[in-house]
Amino acid sequence: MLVHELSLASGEQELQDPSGEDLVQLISPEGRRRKNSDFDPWVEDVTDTRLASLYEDMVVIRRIDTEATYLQRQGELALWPPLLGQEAAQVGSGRALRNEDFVFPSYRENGVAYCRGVDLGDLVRVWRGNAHSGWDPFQLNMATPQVIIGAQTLHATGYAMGIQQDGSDAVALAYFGDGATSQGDVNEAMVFAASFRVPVIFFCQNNQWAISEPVGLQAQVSLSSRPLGFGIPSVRVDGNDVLAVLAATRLALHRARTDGGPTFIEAVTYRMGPHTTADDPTRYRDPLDLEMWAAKDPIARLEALLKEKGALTPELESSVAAKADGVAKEMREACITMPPPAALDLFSHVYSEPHSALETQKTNYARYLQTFEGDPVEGMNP
Ligand SMILES: Cc1ncc(C[n+]2csc(CCOP(=O)(O)OP(=O)(O)O)c2C)c(N)n1
Ligand SMILES: [Mg+2]
Repeated sequence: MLVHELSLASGEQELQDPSGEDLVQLISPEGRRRKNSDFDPWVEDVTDTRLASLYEDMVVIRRIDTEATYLQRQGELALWPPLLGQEAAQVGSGRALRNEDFVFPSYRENGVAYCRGVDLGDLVRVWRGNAHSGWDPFQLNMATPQVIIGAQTLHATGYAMGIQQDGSDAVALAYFGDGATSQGDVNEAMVFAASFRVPVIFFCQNNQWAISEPVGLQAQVSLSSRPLGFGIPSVRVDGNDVLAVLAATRLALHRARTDGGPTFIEAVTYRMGPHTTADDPTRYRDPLDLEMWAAKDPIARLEALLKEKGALTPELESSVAAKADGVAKEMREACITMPPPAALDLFSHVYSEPHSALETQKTNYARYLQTFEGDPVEGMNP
């Protein structure tokens, strides 16, 4: 038991053994509720109605993901990073947050973005190449997608240092992948977070792959044991179990809000689709692996639990299906009717304040565009 040197704030929860048996699981892959005296208290308020709403979120998010993948295949999006298989990790954590908490995502957290209330058109805007980024981070307390692997962990830690200075009880939560844990940025963020004991959560979705590189190649120990070297306790949770993820995130949020400092959550899951729509996983992935993980599908297991509880009524099924259809339709409409940006918008939102070098570039570019007079390039009017 490598990872028992640190104890969580309440003193009740043991840290997790990275060997495998330690995985926190409240719903088995067959959909049975498993008792866990450490983590059950964190979800004791979750009624069947609340479970049904988590189920709805997951179904809707899968539908958003599928529809966006179709949009990319139809040439309406340049790229899309699917989250298929990671719905429980994103809904369980996303729904644990308060509005005043701040999310720093990678590019794959479109499910979390839905939970934060991102407009459906804004969700695909950046992937359509329509703007530098999709939304105003301060309206939703969620930064826009970060493609530089791991960089957002530094932003989250810095933001959490600000929260600490303000004396507020908000929390910053950084999402990143298994591959990101090898990046300098993530390790530097953990050093700062531990040293200053800031209210930040490092939420690692271990989806087993960093593009075509399997997690076992770059991590010789469990990912949840890495933060211990920095003095940050960790929880290793079944990332395909929405209830377990909700419990672990609530625990970490509580620690952060009560001056317990940072927590690292490893949500063990699987990326069932390609890395992005530009990737072909059949070139490096064993189809048997996919089969094994399909049997642990996060939505199917919650469906099985709801069924066993008699809570999966025909009314629920049809209302969830109607909601998913409506959301997909709205997103598609917003995507394909999005007006092209004005060419000079390229210079907006690059710097927070205007400056002369940028103004000069903008003027020169406007002049260049004028040379197309009489032969306007669509969407390129200054
Ligand atoms: C600093 C940096 N290095 C390399 C890349 C190229 N790259 C894009 S995604 C990716 C893999 C990331 O894997 P992981 O952190 O597990 O996240 P996942 O894509 O699985 O969600 C890499 C190496 C990048 N975007 N940024
Ligand atoms: Mg990964």
